[in-house]
Amino acid sequence: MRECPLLWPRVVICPTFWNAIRIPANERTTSRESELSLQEQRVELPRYAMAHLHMMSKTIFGTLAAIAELLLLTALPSTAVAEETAHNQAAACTALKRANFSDIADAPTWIISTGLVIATGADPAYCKVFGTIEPRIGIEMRLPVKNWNGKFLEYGCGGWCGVIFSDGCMSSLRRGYACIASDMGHKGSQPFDLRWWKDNLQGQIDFGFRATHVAALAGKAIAAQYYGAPPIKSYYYGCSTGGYQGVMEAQRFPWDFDGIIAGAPDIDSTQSNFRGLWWTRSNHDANGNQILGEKELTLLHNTALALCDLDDGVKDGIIGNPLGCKFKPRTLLCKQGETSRCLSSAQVDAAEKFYSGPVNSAGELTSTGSFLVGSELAWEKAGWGSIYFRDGLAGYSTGADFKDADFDFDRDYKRLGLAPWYDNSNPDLRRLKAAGGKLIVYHGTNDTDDPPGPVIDYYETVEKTMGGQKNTEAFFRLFLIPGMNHCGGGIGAMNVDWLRILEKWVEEGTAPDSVVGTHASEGNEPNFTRPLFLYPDYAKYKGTGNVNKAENFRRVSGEPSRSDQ
Ligand SMILES: [Ca+2]
Repeated sequence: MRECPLLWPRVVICPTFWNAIRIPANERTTSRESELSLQEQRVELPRYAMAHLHMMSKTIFGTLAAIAELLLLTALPSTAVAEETAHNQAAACTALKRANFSDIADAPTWIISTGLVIATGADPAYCKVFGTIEPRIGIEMRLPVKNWNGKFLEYGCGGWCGVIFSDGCMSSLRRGYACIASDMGHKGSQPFDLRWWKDNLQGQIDFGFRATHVAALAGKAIAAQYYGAPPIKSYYYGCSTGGYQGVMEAQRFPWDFDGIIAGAPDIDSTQSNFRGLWWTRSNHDANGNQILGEKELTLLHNTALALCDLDDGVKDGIIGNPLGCKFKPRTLLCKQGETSRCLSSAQVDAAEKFYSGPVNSAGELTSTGSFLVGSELAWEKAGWGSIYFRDGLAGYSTGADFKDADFDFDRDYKRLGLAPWYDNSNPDLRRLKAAGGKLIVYHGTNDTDDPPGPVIDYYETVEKTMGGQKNTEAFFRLFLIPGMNHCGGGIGAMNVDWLRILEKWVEEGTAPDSVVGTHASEGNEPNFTRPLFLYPDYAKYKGTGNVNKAENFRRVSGEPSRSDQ
């Protein structure tokens, strides 16, 4: 497991969504350039410039190699057309630095450097572009030198961004996409560097919604300049904060993309931090002592599994339909004289708070959605603290010594509307539907970094706003992945080729009713595949055949478990 980052200043914190920056295995690249890119993301700011210079020296080397390749190709008449095209595109890469992008409406852009990167393994040669969108949004774009598929993709960020997740572009680049990623308007030593927030309204707005939009504008313009034609289709792909960006785009700028994949999105970033503080507080008593430890969480989890593991027909630790699981932690309350394999009243209260999400002392819900049954083992590290409020994310001021215990759950939640630029909870998606845009959201049921509850609540609110399930599924589809953690990992069938699924929906009109996920096991355990169905439905074993094969599962309606029934 990755170590939690050390955050500035003087604060060691373990953001539970650190895994957000993990790139799924099927999107990793082994190219030297991509490794360099990761290095660039993780270095301290002064070293960023050094890494950049290093990149430029590599780029020069790459350019020479590309020229040598072109000279070699010149001797082959059968490839004359292709080599001429490649030559032109190599020259076009260099020419991008001299091109004028300052007049892109709403997104004046300056190119800082360009250079060819040679092909490595499965990664194609590409033109790499660094630039800035006014006033301070850093972008990196990667444009395949050959075999551009005519399409554009923007890849999202993770954590609080501040670095460019351009490595996430590589899986789409291998398919011929031109791809852009941004730092969302500020620089950080790593994605959980919080120094940028305080007194930085422009930075907050860029992070909130602007950077994703203007990066799309700039990326399309750069692609058009490089290839001599605008992209024929545009897509967005991101998870965690990247998912947040995708949902925000669907609401604010539904004309930017033909299709959006939003994995494990935050719904309203201010609210996410409010909920995070609730979970932290829920599991600590007045003296700061933890209430639910590993032993109690294991008891909760095992009791939930005993009740609901078999809802999918397989005893595998995966609850297929957590929303339908009627587990109540109060059933574990210690009886008179009972001291083991039971929970104290305080422990039961804490567990109920995890499942419910924030409430005030009158018992009224003050936010939307929370953890699902089955995720208990990760609760010990769930939640995050007051630092996000102290440093200004919430949009209101606190004292410099503001602590977790200072947040008043009967009062302070009423102040959370002061930073509306973080709010992507608008369920009115009529403009997205009218524009012909398609939105896929996926979420792991065992996610405790960005729990799925708020996303489920958002989807259901969209259904109510847009005229019901059928009208919503025409352009917006939600898939829950049983047993998956945050953006990947866990025990579920989490690996899905979402981009291909979205392409088929947008370009071929084939809407995904079900998709097949693959679990890549570690050790001697077998890999398995399992179908994933549109929310609220789920997969159940037919009772015969190999349980590791998706074909032996059928679709079961999750309708009775919907929160509005
Ligand atoms: Ca199961």
